[in-house]
Amino acid sequence: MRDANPQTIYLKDYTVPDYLIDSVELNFTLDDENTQVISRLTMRRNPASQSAGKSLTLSGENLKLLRVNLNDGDDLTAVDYQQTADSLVIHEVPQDQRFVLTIENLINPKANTALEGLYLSNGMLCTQCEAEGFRKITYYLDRPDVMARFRTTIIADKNRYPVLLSNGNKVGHGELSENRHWVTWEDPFDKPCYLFALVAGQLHCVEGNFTTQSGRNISLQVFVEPHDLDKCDHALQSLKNAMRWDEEVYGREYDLDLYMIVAVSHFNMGAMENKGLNVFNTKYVLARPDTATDSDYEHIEGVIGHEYFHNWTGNRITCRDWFQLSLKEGFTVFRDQEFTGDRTSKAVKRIEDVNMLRTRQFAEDAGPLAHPIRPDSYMEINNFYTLTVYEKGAEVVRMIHILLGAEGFRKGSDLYFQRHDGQAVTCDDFVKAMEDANGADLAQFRRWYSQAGTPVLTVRQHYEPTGQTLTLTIAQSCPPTPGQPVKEPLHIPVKVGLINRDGSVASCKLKDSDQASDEVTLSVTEAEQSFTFEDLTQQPVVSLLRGFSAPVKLAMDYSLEELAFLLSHDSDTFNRWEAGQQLAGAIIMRLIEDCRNGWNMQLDPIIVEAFRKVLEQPWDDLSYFSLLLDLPSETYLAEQMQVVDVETIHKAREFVKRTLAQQLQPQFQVLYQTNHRDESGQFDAGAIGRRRIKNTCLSYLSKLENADIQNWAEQQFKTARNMTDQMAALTAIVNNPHPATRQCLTDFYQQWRNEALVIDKWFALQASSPMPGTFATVQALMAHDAFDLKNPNRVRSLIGAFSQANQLHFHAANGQGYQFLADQIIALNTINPQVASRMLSALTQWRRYDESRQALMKAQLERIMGTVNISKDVYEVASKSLA
Ligand code: 7MF
Ligand code: ZN
Repeated sequence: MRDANPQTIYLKDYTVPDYLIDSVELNFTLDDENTQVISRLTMRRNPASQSAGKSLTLSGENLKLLRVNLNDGDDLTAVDYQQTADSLVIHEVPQDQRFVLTIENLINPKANTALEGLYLSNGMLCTQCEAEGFRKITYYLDRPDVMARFRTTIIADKNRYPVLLSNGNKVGHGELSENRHWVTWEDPFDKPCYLFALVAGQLHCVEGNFTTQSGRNISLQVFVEPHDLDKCDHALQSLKNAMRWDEEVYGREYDLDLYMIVAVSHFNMGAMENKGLNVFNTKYVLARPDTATDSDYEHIEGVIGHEYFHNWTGNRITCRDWFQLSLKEGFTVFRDQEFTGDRTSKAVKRIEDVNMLRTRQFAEDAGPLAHPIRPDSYMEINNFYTLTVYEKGAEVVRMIHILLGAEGFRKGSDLYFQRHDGQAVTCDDFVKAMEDANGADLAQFRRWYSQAGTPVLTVRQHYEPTGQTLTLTIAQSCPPTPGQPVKEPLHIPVKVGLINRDGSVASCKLKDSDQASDEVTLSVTEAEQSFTFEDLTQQPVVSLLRGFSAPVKLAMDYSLEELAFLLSHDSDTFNRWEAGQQLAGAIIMRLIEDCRNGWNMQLDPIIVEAFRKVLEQPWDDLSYFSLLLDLPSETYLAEQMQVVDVETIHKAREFVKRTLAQQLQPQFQVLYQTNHRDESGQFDAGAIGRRRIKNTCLSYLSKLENADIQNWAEQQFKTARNMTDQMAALTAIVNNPHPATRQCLTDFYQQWRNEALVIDKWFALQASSPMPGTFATVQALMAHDAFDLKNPNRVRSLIGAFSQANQLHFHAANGQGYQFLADQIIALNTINPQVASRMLSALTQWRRYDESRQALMKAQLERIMGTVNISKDVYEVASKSLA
C-alpha cells in the first residue's frame, strides 16, 4: 500500500517551460558505487513563459546532492534552495540575464536495478534516459521541449573502463594520475536530455564505413563484450542498409561523422536512439547463423532501422511533451515496417505486423487500459510505451500514407522536416504539414489521435442485376472505452477490390465517377454510408479492407465457400491470407461450440480441400506460402470469444491441426523432404523460405505422434547448423509427446550454456509448452542457476513467455498461474518497476474470462495493490485494471 496516490498528469495542463537551458557541461567521475556528477547549466528565463515567480524547479531522484552554485559565486546554502524527494527548488535565479547553475551530486550505479539512469550491466556502465531517466543522473529540466547543447567529460580508471563514450564527436582525451584517463564528447546538435547517453567499459568494437548520398564518410562502430565480436556483422550491415534506405525513400542523410551502437545485456526494452550513440539490448544486435534464427536476423535489422530512423523522426524533430510520444514512435515504426517490407517480403511483413496488432493491440484497446494513440493523461509515462502508441500509431501514419498516396506523403514529410527541424513539436504539427503540403483536409482524420478503441465496420452488400450495380453499405461503430463513453465517426480508408466468379478481376467503377480501376480506396466518414459500383454484369466477390488499410474489425458475413474462393483467387496478398485465417477461424470456432455442447469434433472437408489446393500449388515466396498454412493463434481465437475458454480453444485448434496433418500427410512429408537441406549461413529469401516451409510442415507432422516423424525431428535437432532449424526441431520435440524431450533439452543447454541469448530461448520454449507438467517446470526453472530476476531478458523468457504465450497453463483453473505471476510481480516491483508493470499485462485482461477465473485473477491484482512500497508503475496498471 502507498500512503498517497500518485499524481495524474494531463495533456490539457501543458505549459511551456519557465526556463531554457542553452548548454550543459557534464563531468562524470565514474565509480561503480559512487559516481560523481558535476553539471554546469547555462540557463535563461523562457521569454514565452507566463509564470510570475523567480524560483527554478529542477527534477531529480535518488541523488545525493553535494553542492549548488550560481554564477560561480559562493556556493548556495540551505536557505537558498529546497530539496524534495523528486525535485530541487532554487528560490531565486536571475530573471533578465543568462546565468550559470552548477550542481554536484553522487549516484550509485551498482544499486540501480531499475535500469533507468546510470547503471551497471556485466561490469559495463551505461545509461537509459528515455523517458525520465536523466533525473536519476543529475538535477535538470527533464522534459523533451528543453533542448540544449551537451558537452560531456568522463573520467575513469583505465583498466576497468578503457572505453568511454557519449553523444556526438570525441573532442579531447588524456591521461590522469592514479591510472585514470579522461575523454570529452561534444554533441553539435541541441537535444532533450532523454537522448543523452554515456557508456563505459571493457568494450570491443567492429568498425565499418558508410558514404552518404552527398559523399560524406561516416564511421560506424558496434561495441560489444569481447566474446560477442563474432556476432556483429549482421548489425553493421543492417545499419548500412537502413542508412541507404532513408536516403532513397525519405531523402534523409545522417548528420554526424560517427554512429555508434552498444550492445548491453541488461536492458528494459529493445533499444534506444540516443544521438550518435544508440544503446541496444544484445538481443537486437548479436547474431551468428548457429545462434540466431531467421526471425532474429529480421528483427535485428528492423530494430537497427528503427533506432537509425529516429535520427530524423525523434531526434532532429522531437516531441513537445510525452503525450506526443506517438509523433516519433508511430512514424518511426511505420518507417521500420516499410524498411523491413522492402528488404524482405512486403506481404509477409504486413501479415506479421497485422497479426501482432490484432492479437495484442486490439486486446489493449478493448481492455481497462485502453487509451488513444495520444493519451490525455498518465501517472507513469513508462506505462504508455504501449502497443497502442507504437503499433496503432504506425497504422494511423499508414492511413495518412494511403489517403495521400506515396508521393503526397513524401511531400508532407519533406515539409514536416523543413518546417520543424530542431524543434519539439506535436502530433498536430505533423498532420498539419501533411495537410499543407497536399492541400488536404484531415480535420476528421485527427480523431484517430484522440479516440481510443477499435472501430467495427459492418458491411452489407446488395447486387442489383437489372442495373448491374453492387451497393456496399458500411456502418462504423466503436465500443466505449474508459473515459470515452461516446465515440464520433472516424475517417477510415477502406481499400476494395472486386473479383469475378471465374477468379478474374472485376473493374471497380464507382457511381458518379468516370474512372474504372482494379482497386479503389473508399473514404468512410459517416456512421453509415453507401457506395455503389456500376457496370457489373455478374455479382462479384468483394475483397474488403485490402492490405488491412485501417486498424478496424471487419464484420461481414462471408460463407465458407466465399472464403475458400478468396483464398484461391484474391490478388491482394494480405486478403488472400486473411481469407484463409477467416476460414480456419470460423471452422475452429464452430468446433469449439460443438465441443462445449459435448459433441464429437468433425473437421469440415472444405478446409482440407482449401489447404490441399494451397499445398499443391507452386509458390515463389515460400515464407508467404508457410503463412498461408498457419492456423490462427490461440490468442487471436481468444479475441473472437465472448468469454475466453482456453482449454477448448486449445483442444479444437489442436484437433484441426492434427486432422489436417493426417489428411494431408503425404503433401506435408514431400514438402518437408524437398526443402530440408543444410544451408547454414545463407540468408537469401530462398533459403529462409525453404527453412520456414519445411519447419511449418514439421510442426504439422509432429502432431501425428509417429515414430518416423519423431526421428526426423530428432535428426534435425542434432544435425542442424543453423538456429532456425535447431530451434524448430526442439520446439516440435518439446511441444509434443516425444521420447527424447528431456535429453534434447539437456543437450541444448550444455551446447549453449555460454550464449545468454540462446539460453533465453531455452527458457521461453519450456515456459510456453502446452504439454502437461509445464507449471512445475516453470517453477523449477525459477530456481535454475541461469535464472536471474535482475535480468529483464530472462524475466521475459520465463515469466513473460509463461503468462503471455501459454494461455493453456497460465489460466489453469485452480489459479496457480495467477498466484505465481503475482508473486513474481511483487518481487520485481522493488527490483525493476518497469519490468514488473509490463509483466502485469496478462492479469489486466481478467474481465475476458469466466467468473471463477475472474475472481482468482482479481484476487491477485488486489494482493498486488496491497503490497508495501508498490511502485507508481505497478500501481497505475493494477488500479486501472480493477477500476
Ligand atoms: C522497434 O522506441 C520498435 C519499437 C523506447 C524504447 C525502442 O526506440 C524505442 C525507444 C520501447 C518499446 C519498443 C521499442 C522501443 C522502446 C521499439 C524498438 C524497436 N525510444 Br519501451
Ligand atoms: Zn522508437
